[in-house]
Amino acid sequence: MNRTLAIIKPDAVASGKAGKILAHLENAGFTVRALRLARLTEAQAGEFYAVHAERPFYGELVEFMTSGPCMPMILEAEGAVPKLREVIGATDPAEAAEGTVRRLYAESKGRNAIHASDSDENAAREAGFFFAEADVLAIHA
Ligand code: RTP
Ligand code: MG
Repeated sequence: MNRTLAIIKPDAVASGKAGKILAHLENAGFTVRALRLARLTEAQAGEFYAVHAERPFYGELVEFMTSGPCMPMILEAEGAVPKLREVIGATDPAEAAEGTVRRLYAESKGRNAIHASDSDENAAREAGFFFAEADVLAIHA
């Protein structure tokens, strides 16, 4: 089993879509291992998306991610990282495949409902950003 980090972004939490998105992720086969509500500071959002610091949309992205509560979570599934990227769809909802989370729930390329880690290495880094090891539910058979 593998883990990835998702964030239901402030646009989706504010418009009351968090529950529907969570149900979509569970229906797609993910198990929730950790979940919380967070309100990111400018410093936290800037650090989380530091890889984009030189991009023209960085200021707007940090402003958006700090605009209200978001919902970070650790999701588990076989091949969790590529599987979640497929389930959420392309960055721009207009280009996202039919039935993906972004196609269904995102407002725009910037305000696009959900984040998903893009590698196992980043999934581990991003999980550590929001959760302590003790907060992650581990079920041992
Ligand atoms: P994410 O990291 O949030 O999962 O999104 P992603 O991999 O699909 O896209 P990425 O290129 O990493 O961009 C991060 C987030 O920045 C915002 N963005 N806005 N206005 C724009 O042209 C633009 N491009 C990117 C989006 O919120 C995107 O998810
Ligand atoms: Mg990304």
